[in-house]
Amino acid sequence: MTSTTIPTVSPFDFRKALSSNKLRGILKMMSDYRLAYLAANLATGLSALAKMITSLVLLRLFAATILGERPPFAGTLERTLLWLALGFVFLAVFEGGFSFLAGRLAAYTAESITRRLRDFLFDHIQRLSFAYHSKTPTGDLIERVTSDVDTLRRFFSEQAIGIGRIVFLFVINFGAIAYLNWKLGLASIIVIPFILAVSVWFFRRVTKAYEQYQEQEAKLSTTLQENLTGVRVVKAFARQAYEIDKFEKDNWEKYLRGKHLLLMHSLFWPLSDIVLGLQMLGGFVFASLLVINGELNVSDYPVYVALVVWLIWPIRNLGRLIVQTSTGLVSYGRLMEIVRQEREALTEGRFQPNGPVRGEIIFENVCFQYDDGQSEVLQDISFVCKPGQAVALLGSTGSGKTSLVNLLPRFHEYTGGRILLDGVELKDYPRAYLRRQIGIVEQEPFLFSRSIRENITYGVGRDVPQAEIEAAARAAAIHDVILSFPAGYDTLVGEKGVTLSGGQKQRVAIARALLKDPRILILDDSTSSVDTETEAEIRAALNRLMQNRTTFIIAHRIQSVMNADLILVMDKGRVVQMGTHEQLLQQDGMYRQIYDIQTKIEAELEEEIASVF
Ligand code: TTP
Ligand code: MG
Repeated sequence: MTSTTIPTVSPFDFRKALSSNKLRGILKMMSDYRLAYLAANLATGLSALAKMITSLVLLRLFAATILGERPPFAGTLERTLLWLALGFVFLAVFEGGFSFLAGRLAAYTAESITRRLRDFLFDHIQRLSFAYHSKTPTGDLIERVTSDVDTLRRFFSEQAIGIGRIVFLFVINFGAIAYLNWKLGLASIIVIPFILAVSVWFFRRVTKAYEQYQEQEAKLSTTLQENLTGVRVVKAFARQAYEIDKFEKDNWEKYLRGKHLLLMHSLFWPLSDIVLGLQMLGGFVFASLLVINGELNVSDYPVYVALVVWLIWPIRNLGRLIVQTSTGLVSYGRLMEIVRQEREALTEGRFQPNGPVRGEIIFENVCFQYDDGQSEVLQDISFVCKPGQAVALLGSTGSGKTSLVNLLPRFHEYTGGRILLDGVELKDYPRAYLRRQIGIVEQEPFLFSRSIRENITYGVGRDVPQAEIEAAARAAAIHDVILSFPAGYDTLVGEKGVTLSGGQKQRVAIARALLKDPRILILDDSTSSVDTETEAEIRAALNRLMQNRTTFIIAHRIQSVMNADLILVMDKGRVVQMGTHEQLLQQDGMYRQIYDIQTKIEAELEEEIASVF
C-alpha cells in the first residue's frame, strides 16, 4: 500500500479552549494563528482604506468640477490627469493586493484551525467511554463534527477578519469628520448605541433560533443514519411509509426552524438600514445647518457626504458581525459539549505491569449496574478462575452474561465487590494493557468495510505473514470460505464487496481474536450462528487454542460448555449454580433441566433424521 505523508498541522488540545465565556473560548481556539489573523485584519483594513481613498478622491474631483474650482493639483491639466490616473492604478493594485493577501491568510488560518479541530475531535471521540457512546446518537455526533465545525470555519474565514476593516474605516472616517467639525463628528455617531441595542436584541434571538435549528438538523441526521443502518428492518417490516412520514415531519420542523432563523436575519437588515438611513439624513441636515451658520465650508459639505457614507459602512457591519457571531458561538458551545467529556484513561493505572498476565481471575461479590438508580444487572458474583482455565457462562437471555464479560476489559466499571487479575484489582490496571491482553469475539461482531485480511489483522496492527493469517482463519473454520471469494483474502467486506453471513462474520471475528494471541479470550456466543458441524469444527480448534489461555465462553449448547473447568449458570444477574459438568449434573437444578431438554431434542432430531433415510 502506498502511503502519502500528510503535512502536519500543529496539534492543539482543544480542552484548553474550554471557557464559560464563549468568545474567549473561540479566541483560545485561534492559538498559534493569532498573528496571522492580525495580519489578515490589517490587510483587509488597508484594502478598505485604498478603496475609500479612491472614492473620496473621485468625489472631490467631481465636486471641484461642479463648483468650477481648479483641480487641487499644480501643473497642467494633462499632467494632473496623468498623475491621477497613475494614482488610481496604484490604489487599485494596493487594494487588490491586500484584499488577496487577507483572503489567503483567512483561508489558511480558518482551514488550519478547523482541520486540527476535526483531528482533535476524532481522536477525542475515540477515547470517550463506552457509556458515552451508548448514550449519544451517532447522527448527533456526526452533525457536530461536520456542520458545527463548518459553521466555525465560516466564522473564522468571514466574520473574524472583518474586524480590521471595521476598526480602520471607523477610526479614519470618524477622525476625518471630527477634524472637519467636531460637532458634526459626534452627530454622526449618535446611532451607535441604537445599532448596538438592535444587534444585541437580534444576537439573542438568532442564537436561540440557530441552536434550535442545529438541534433539529442533528435529529434529522440521526433519523437518516438509523434508517440507513437499519434498512433491512425497515424493509422486512414494510415500514417505509412510516419512516418516510417520520422523516418528513422532522424535515418540516427543520424547514420551520430554518425559516425562522432566516426571518431573524432578514428582519435585522432592513431595521438596521432604517436606523442608519435616519442617521445619514440627520447628519446631512445638521451639516447643512452648520454651513448656513457659517461653521462649515460649502466645499467641505460634499467631503462630509462622502465621509459619512464610509463611516456608516463599519457601523452597519459591526451590527452584522455581532449578529453573525452568534452562530459561531452556538457551534462553539455544541462542540465543547463533546470536548468537555471525560476521556477514558487508557495508559494510566496504579499498577503498571510488565510482561503478559498469567490469567488468574477472581470475582469477589461483584455487583454492577449500568446507570445510577437503575437496578443491578449483576448481583454478588463470586468465583475463581485459575490461569489457563475455561469458564463457561450459561443462562437465559438478559441474565447478564455479556455484561459480566464486558467488565474484564473495563468497558464498564463494576459498582461493587472486587475483580482481581493475578492478585491485583482490575481497576488498578491501565485499560489499554488489559485490552491488549484480552481477545474478544463480541456477540454481534463488527467488521470494517475493508479487506478480509485487514479485518483479521486488525487487532495486531502490524504486517502479519500470510501463513499466520491463514492459520488463524483455519482455526476459525473460515479459510475455505475466504478462498471461495474471487479475491480471496483481499476481498472487500461490506458495501463495496461481499456480504458475509452472520456465522461467517463471527468466524472472521474469531480469527481476528486468535491472531492477537491473547492470554485471555472471551467468546460471547461465538458459535450461536453456526451450524452444528461447523460448531464442532470450531470447538475442536478452540479447544486446542484455549490451552494456556484463560477463556470465558458464553454459549447456549451444553456441548459447547461441558468441557469447561467451571460452568456458571446465570439467572437474572445472579450465579445460581456453579461447578463442572459432572458436578452440575448431580445437582437438581437449572443445569440439569437444560441438559435434559437439549439431549431430548437432539435424540428426537436424530430419530427423525434416521427415519428420513
Ligand atoms: P446482557 O448482559 O446483555 O444479557 P445476556 O448477555 O445474558 O443476554 P443474551 O443471552 O441475550 O446475550 O444484559 C443484561 C441486562 O443488562 C439486560 O437487562 C439489559 C441490560 N443492559 C443495559 O442496560 N445496557 C447495556 O449496554 C447492556 C449490554 C445490557
Ligand atoms: Mg449477551
